[in-house]
Amino acid sequence: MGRARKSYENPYGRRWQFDTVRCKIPVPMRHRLATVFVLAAAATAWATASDWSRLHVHVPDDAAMQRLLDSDLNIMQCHPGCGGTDVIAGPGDEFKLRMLGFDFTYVGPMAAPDAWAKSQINRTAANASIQSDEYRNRYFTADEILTFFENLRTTYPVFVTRRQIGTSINSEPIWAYRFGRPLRTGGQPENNIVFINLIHAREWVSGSVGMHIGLRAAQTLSAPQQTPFLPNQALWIVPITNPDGYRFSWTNDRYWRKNRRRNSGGSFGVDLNRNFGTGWGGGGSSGNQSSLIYRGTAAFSEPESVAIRDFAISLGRVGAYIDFHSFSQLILWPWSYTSNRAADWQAFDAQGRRMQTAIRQPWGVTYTQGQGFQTIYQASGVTPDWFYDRFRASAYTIELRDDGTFGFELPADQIRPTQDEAWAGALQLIAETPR
Ligand code: 0X9
Ligand code: ZN
Repeated sequence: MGRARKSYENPYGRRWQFDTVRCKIPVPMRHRLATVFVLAAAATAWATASDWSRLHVHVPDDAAMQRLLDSDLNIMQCHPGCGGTDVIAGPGDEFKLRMLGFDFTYVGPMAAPDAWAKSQINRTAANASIQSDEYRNRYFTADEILTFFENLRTTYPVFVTRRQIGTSINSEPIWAYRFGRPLRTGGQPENNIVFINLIHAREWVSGSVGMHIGLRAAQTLSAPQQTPFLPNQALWIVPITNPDGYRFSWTNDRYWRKNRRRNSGGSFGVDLNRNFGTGWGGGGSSGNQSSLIYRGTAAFSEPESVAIRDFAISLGRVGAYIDFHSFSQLILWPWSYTSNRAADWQAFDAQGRRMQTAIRQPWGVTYTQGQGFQTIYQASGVTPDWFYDRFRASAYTIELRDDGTFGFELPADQIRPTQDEAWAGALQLIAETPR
């Protein structure tokens, strides 16, 4: 996976050889397996919160990256060119990395995945006010986010409406909120702009950004001289695309990414951002159910992806689309599943640069922009590829802050600047979307 697509003769150097493709355990290590396994099991038994760490794993080439992605290790990011990625490692994971033949270095300690839940157990939705800045200064639970959006709807009933677009695996409603002038009967069909948030559970600042864009959209609509929206334009925000996963990231595992599908093999979760139909099943996705990028049994096998697909189709026209993720500060456009250039790649490149300039305005931070495949890595079955494929929408993934220093656990004092950047990018895109 990555930009360098040259062949690599032997990623393991001369030290280790594989005798079959089927068995990925280096031969000289196998005789030590039993001993190491006993030691690792003992270590796991004695696991405490301090057993969690961030490791930097050396990834020499595409094949090695795919092998890492096919494992059940918890990968933070993958950047081609720098030759490695960070991994959230719990008890036993260093052992797994060694078994897979990876070299790694220790970056620093990480909190145990359930530590956050224990400290937040008493949170309620009571304070999700749209009058206060609280949503800019701390992360909101699922109930708080939904209360915030309901407060928007009741405060701005003319401009904010909602629709249930589906139901998650664990039977939670998935909502889409519409921000726009009331629909005129018999008028020209709307050109819709769709933003989705929290498709990946652990990327919490994506939820903060959804709330901010929703509030700003409602405020500007009620002060028409300020609004970026043209008549016949509507913005749809899905505040929590993956509600089961997001709740789970609060209650059980801060590093949870996927939905909460119980897979046939007993593991949990499908990566919803590998489950869309365009390029489904290709490189940068995995058939291993335990993998972080498990694609599911078929394209649109998951109710959460079906909800987004069918909702978008029901709109008829979608001119622009953003899927908000974190982290890495990137503006990515199609294609991600193939290195081929999209027919509109020059328009994407020009618009991506304008969004980059807009995003830089509030805080001076430059988000890198480019085609997904080349700019970070190949990923098949991602949402913007499908929105572009289906609607020819100006479709983007925006990876929010930070640069990887804190990653998913972005400190709360960076929520506000991240929201400002996202709103600036959104305004640029809205202004360029035809009616
Ligand atoms: O891998 C993903 O799904 C996204 N990154 S994240 O770290 N938030 O998981 C990026 C998908 C966008 N496209 C490409 N990777 N090409
Ligand atoms: Zn993501």
